[in-house]
Amino acid sequence: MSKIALITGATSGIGKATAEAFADLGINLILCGRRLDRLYEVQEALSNKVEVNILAFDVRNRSEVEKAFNTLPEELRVIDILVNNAGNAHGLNPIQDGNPDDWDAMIDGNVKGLLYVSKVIMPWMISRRKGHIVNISSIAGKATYPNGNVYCASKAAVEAISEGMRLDLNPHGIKVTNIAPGAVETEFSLIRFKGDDKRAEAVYNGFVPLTPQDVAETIAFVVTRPAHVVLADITLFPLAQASATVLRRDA
Ligand code: 8X3
Repeated sequence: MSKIALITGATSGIGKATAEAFADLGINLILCGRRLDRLYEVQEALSNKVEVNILAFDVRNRSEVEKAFNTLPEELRVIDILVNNAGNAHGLNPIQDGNPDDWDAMIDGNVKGLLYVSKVIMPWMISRRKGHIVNISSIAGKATYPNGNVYCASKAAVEAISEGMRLDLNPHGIKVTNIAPGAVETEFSLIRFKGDDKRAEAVYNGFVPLTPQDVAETIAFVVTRPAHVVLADITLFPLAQASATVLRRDA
């Protein structure tokens, strides 16, 4: 029987590329995102390959999350794979100049949103004694870089939550994978710099960044290992990157 994967933040970037990679593997999809028009587009593009359901909600809003999942029929609650991908950076400033609205957005989305979604799905996995949770963290969660402060803190929380899940879900036979990409070219920097496309483009100048497809291929590999194998933690860099702060650009 085909598997079912639920992906948050599926309308763009790593989430959308993962949906495409899973569709190629014949994995049925429940795609979640805030933008209904974009969800319809991805649904239309992939529904010739697999069954694609969509749920529009904002992970930051706990009652929206719960309401959205309540609409899922019983036969779609057998989720084999949860990809907690939704998340963003807002701002890149010294902490003393940070905007508390940006802090709220990052902590509410990257940390609390991941928890709200997982809180609904973990019991479904536990009752079936199987499932795989893939949390999309960041190199920012493993090392703090200047001006990254609260974004890095939110991703450090994802790292801790991945570990916590792996420990607490161990008795229930559920796999947990933490994926920490470095520089991936998506809408990430455009959102971080609030639509300033010159600043966003400059982030990827002078080197070849990872693409969302590079990360999606890794996720596809992770979820297709044999039943007894868990890839617990993966860090992915483009060739030019060596750490959160070391990135070689062509002169
Ligand atoms: C995205 C990677 O290095 O911009 O999480 O924080 S980085």
